[in-house]
Amino acid sequence: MRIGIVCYPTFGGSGVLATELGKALADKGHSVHFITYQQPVRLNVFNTNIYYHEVRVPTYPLFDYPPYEIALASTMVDVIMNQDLDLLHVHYAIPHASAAYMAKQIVKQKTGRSIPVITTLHGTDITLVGKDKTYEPVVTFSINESDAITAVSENLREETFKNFAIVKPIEVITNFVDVSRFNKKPIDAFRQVIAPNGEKILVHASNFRKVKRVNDVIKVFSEVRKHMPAKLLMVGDGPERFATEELARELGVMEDIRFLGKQEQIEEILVVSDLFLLPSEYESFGLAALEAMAARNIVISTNAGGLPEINIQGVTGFMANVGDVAAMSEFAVSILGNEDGLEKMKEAAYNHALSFDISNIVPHYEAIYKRFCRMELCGG
Ligand code: GMT
Repeated sequence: MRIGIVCYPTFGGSGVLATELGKALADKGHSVHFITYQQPVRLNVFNTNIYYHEVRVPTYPLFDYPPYEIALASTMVDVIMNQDLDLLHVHYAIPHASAAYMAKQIVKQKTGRSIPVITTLHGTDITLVGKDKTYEPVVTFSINESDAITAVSENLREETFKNFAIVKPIEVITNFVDVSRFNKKPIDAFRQVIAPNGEKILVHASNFRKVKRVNDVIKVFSEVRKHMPAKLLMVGDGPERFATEELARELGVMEDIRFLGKQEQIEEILVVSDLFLLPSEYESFGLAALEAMAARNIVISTNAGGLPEINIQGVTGFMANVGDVAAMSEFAVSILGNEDGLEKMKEAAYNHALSFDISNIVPHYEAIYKRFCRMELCGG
């Protein structure tokens, strides 16, 4: 099939998921057309089935806010018509679902054809930004106008029905991970540089927004450091980074922390690490934690949102209430000091990640696509 994928190209989980999905679909022989304002960060392969269409947003002195949604919808129209797309799959509702609606109407008027739109809901498009009064009517409308709606966890599905008047079914297709990419031998020299004396390595990766509660990562690490030598890797960047570095200095743990900034080869970092920290206020799913599990990290997270759907208490890691730094620290200290228990839990985390392997999940998206396959192409 010829599939258009619309997503945010940055380091956020929805863009990562959409790009990995597109790559997997291309490997399976589909033609995949990415439509974004920048090359997606994980689109780092050459595949003759993958195309990238950049959305250009011309500026004009009158525009304090250049109209991205219009530029996106116009690019969608161009790609749908000139590449003869079979369907559009948009990731993150704002503004992708409403731009897709607009593009669909234009294509319909021009050609009489109704292009199917699949909307995948990812997280704050529903739980934070989307439900804000300034966006809600358009978000509700455009989700309802989608031909199929998916959510990345049961929790997000429930949140969507709770916050919006959605009149169509929402299918849960969980996020996935390409386990083979994360199941690799650590580079010993790398671990040696980070933890020269065999210290345990804790890691956090996010876009450092408030919802991630990055300060709690530092607080937990500071408690761990009171009990044992350890190192912390902070991967990513965002609005909270400065304050977080400040806190690390205040707590006197900066020497044991490396702020690595945005990193493309996250698997190289995760495979040398032992424990992934995700103390978020909310996660619809927590894709970063799943990737860490595939690299044999145990996870200490909050029990917010969809996190209990991937982190199994006492098996793959541990969960605590949002802000309960004491509980998270206690568990980290206890498991890091128990070599056998840690190894068993790492193996359990890896085994659990296997159930979310890309090979199990991508067919669910393909099944949805097939429902909309054109008669002349699928003969059905
Ligand atoms: O809303 C966000 O935080 C951004 C969003 C994204 O685009 O990266 O993240 C969400 O989608 C990810 C992929 O489905 C999920 O793994 C994250 O849990 C989710 N973030 C939140 O719900 C805060």
